Amino acid sequence: MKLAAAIFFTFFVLCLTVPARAGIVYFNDFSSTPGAEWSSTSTRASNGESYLASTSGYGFGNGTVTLTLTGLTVGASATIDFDLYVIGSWDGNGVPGNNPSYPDWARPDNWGVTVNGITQIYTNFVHYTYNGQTQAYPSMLAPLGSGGSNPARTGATATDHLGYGTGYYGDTTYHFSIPVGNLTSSTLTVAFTSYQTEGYSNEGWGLDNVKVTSSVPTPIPASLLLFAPGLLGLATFRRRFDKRR
Ligand SMILES: [Ca+2]
Ligand SMILES: [Ca+2]
Repeated sequence: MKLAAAIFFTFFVLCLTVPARAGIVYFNDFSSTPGAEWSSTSTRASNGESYLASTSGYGFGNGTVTLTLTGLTVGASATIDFDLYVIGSWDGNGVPGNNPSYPDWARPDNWGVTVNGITQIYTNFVHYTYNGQTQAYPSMLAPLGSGGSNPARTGATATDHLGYGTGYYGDTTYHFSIPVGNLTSSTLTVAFTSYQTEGYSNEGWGLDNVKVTSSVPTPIPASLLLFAPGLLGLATFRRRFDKRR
């Protein structure tokens, strides 16, 4: 019985010490219409790529699109990945000087993400540089005018992927991976908001390849459970063998 006890103790400790495994709890490439987890389920296709966006103009305009996931494991850590498509005549930090009397088109076009109400991204992007406009990104958290002055498309993972043209218009893909720490709620609410100053007929945006991963604690991994009958059999055999001696 001592051997059996030792084997089960070892098995128990193994179960406790195997690290939590990361798993994909949500993924969407918008190759089909998404479900009610999205506040807007409008998709469109450009240049063979399907993505979440308004079907008008250059996609979504000023406003918020929300992803809500429920049933997540409280205490698990989560990470959100997605591609942002910036399309059309975005003005980044706006025309240098940020004079509030500037017309709409000359003022900053900011864009941000909150997760369960906490700001994770607040930045801007530029395509239209005719008046010296720059962009805050790759600064992730850029209070107005303090996010740095970077050239157009800095940090892009793809350029003109969607076929909207080039230069002052065109499109840029930015990939984000946001670790949001340990979940304090089983509901995850991700709000994507554009604060752009012109309509979607001038500048717009879309989302693609949205993925949420979570480290869900798994106290008894399936792979170890498979070994359990074998360990029990080994213990039984050893006990019989010992008795015969
Ligand atoms: Ca897609
Ligand atoms: Ca603008």
